[in-house]
Amino acid sequence: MDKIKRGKNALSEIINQTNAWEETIRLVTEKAGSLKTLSEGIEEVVFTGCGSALNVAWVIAPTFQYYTGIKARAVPSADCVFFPDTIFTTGSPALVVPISRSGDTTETVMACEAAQARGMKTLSITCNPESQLAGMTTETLVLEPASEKAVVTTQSVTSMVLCGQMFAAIVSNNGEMIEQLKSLPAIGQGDIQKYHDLGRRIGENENITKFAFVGSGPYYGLARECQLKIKEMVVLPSDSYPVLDFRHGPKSNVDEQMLVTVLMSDSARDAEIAFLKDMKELNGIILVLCEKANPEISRTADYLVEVNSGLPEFVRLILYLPVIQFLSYYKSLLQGQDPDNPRKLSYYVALEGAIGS
Ligand code: F1P
Repeated sequence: MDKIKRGKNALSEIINQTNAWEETIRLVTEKAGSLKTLSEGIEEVVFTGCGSALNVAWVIAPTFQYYTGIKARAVPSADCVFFPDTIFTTGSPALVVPISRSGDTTETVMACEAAQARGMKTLSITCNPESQLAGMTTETLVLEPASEKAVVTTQSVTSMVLCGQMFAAIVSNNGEMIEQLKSLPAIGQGDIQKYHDLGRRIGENENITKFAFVGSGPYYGLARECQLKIKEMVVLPSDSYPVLDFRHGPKSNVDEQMLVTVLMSDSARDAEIAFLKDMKELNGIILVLCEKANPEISRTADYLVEVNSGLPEFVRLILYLPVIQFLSYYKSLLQGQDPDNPRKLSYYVALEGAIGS
């Protein structure tokens, strides 16, 4: 199969994802009333999922708590099944939010059952209206326009993050945040060609053979998603860490073949700039994703993306992902992979019996 045919679905889903963002905002807005009712009296929210959906949970949970003041955390679906007492507390009214593109991932369906068995309300975020999750939760946010033909998740991830951000804005009655979120599709659309060109340039750099992605706060979840895209599509070594944690061991792997990508926040910006310089001294190839660079960042970065959104750090999040999706796509082709159907992967994981194949 020639290069262009391989991954044509993934490429089109990456390029056109801002349409899915637009639809996501519309769909969540339609449900604003029932989302408010659902969260009344809730003291804790547990976001859960597997794979990319777990990464989405890692992004949404800190964002939700930051805006609503309601305790929120992200946990792997399997932990809800096997370690429920470490997740669900008795006595505090909680909402459990299972996230799943397919809506049929076994562990996530079982996590939802475990929450319901304890009398908790549930809200599913999925792209599949026919799925088990969509049919079983107290309320559901179905983002059908964000569903995908490709096995690898791209537009579904950014759309499910946006959905979680909208949920936070609605629960906290934050009209300003809603307006800011509504500006994302146009900003993303305006810059998609820029992300495409740079992602392709980095993806086709044959000197890069391993990857590390680091982020602080909500950016850690995004870093996890970036490393997963490389692992799935490119099948080369790829890791993710909280920014400062990378100095505690993982930095020993940095060399002139490693792309170290820093997803910059505002809150930890100075510490992250110092980190960049350290990685440069270790001979890493540095990619910086930030709102706006300063001379120090521009000098240190080998590749630089400024999203120039004018938006707060918890709002602009998804603008960081397209360039890494493009990078993964082009590197995948170079490695002889098919980004639409990476080896050994399936659209979702269905386990037989109680749990296990
Ligand atoms: C989807 C998922 C993907 C992952 C892999 C296996 O689950 O975990 O994130 O890339 O292909 O399936 P879900 O979002 O449908 O639950």
